[in-house]
Amino acid sequence: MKALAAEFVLAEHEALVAPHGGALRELYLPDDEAEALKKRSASLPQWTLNQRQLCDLELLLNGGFSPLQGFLGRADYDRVVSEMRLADGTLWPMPIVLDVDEVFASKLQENAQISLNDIQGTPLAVLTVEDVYFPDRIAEAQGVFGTTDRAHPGVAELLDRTGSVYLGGRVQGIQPPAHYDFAALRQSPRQLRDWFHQHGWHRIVAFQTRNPMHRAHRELTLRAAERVGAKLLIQPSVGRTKPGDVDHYTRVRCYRALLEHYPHDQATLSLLPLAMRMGGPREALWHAIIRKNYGASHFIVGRDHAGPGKDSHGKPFYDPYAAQHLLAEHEEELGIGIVPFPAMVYAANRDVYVPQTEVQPDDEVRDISGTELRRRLHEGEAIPEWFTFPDVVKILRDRHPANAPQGFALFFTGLSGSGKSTLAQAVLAKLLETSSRPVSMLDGDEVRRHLSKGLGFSREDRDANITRIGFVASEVVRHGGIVICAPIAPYAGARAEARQLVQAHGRFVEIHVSTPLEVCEARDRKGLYAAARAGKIKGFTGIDDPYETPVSPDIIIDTSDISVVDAAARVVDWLREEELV
Ligand code: PPS
Repeated sequence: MKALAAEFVLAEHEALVAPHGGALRELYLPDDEAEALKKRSASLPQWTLNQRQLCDLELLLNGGFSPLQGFLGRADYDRVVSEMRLADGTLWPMPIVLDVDEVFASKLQENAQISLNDIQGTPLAVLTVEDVYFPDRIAEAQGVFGTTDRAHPGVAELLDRTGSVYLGGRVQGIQPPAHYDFAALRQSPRQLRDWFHQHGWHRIVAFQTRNPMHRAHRELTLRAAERVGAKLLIQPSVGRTKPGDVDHYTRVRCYRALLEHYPHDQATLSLLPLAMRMGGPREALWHAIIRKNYGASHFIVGRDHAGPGKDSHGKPFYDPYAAQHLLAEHEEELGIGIVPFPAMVYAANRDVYVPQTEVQPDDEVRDISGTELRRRLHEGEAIPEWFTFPDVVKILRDRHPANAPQGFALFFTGLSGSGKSTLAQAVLAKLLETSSRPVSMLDGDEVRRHLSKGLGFSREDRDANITRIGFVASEVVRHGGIVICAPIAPYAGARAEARQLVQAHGRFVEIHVSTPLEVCEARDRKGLYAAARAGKIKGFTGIDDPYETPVSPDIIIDTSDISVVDAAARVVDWLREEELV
């Protein structure tokens, strides 16, 4: 199998064999048919793809997800979740589904076609809906990620930010999603295979990453390539990675700089528009299949591949070598050579990088973790040359200037009358008293007068309101600012969405103002509870509309047994402890 994989790259396109014996499946229609479908798509139900769906669609359309020909229907989905296989037995570890809300799904006729659009409304593809089903998302989390712990970013997304209905069916491509950044580095599988062919590259080992690369990565990739006598394809995921990662613009500038430090004609760089799920071993298997589709003959699997970090008890979700074991088990069937590699560490006494497993007893081992690197950048401390290259450090320092304040959002949530706004005002005053950093306020009532004018209190409107707050908050945080939000935000899903938006750029601090309903109702400053009890206001939170209590907020404050001044001091003290102010 391994020898064959190398030959595929040399063959003509039509003869190119993707994994599992199938051809590379590109789902784009010929130009004239695509043009006709584009015209027709305007009259179909319109679905705006979120970022994950957009990434998935791009890889479906360009063949990166061969042999898939669309979003999974129920039979494929069930078997993928339980056995990592499509209904026909083909190895495929990750459910690729189109999740939508119930309102949208309920409007679809049998065998409906829907237009899949980007955020600008550009139609990219048409889905013929062959299956509409309600997944058991708890079972999916357990099956795919081995856990239902929301500390796992893939689980949090699945349980809190994934539509409750899945649509399965074939997809016909109209045009690829537009990318204006690093366009010259974004090859499709076909383009990459062509490039390998033109350059006489027959054996290619692919390297996946979601982090900036340093000397250790260079050593690891060069050794891996040497071990299997292959050229190197550095193919970082740039679609969506783990929340809090270095943004891909910065990373790609780092990769380009690093590439200059490889021997001539040994390595190339190409970007993968993949929305990672951080699914550890299963994800590694998926990565290998994708790289095979892109024309690689080998794939490097390092320590803790696609690891999501630690669970809510502080334990790693997966054994760091579980991915290597799983891939080794399936190597033959995958049809791509697996190159397992331990972490590389620096032996200072010998001034060399060595695999962790080859460290000698008298070696003086040095390593700098991602957290330590961020600390050094933040505090303007030296970053040694043994660790990385000066041009890479410069890019990272330009992006993360020393001592630049970190943006954060204080997100107060609680019942009407719980004291959110009063507390938010008091915290605002305390912050302004002690620091010259600007602070923005997004209070519930205030937001509804401006940003969310016209929205009501249906679930849909409340969710839209919180998403708007999350969006504005994320922009403030992105620019290193402080923002205080104080809506009721009764639904966990919308809060999770706001968290996700903000966490892409900084900290999201959730403060549950947990004042009990009886106290809020007794206060009834605006007379709204009385009106709600009298049936004059419908769908009032706490009376005839739910408030979903936050599961693990950063701070809980019940204003029925603490003064506003003390409560504000608690929040500010917490921020100091976390070194946010
Ligand atoms: S939400 O659910 O987060 O979008 O609500 P929010 O934007 O914070 O708006 C809450 C304020 O609107 C008033 N109001 C209602 N609240 C809850 N339920 C219903 N049906 C309702 N209708 C009007 C109420 O004054 C809330 O203000 P606060 O400051 O929370 O008391």
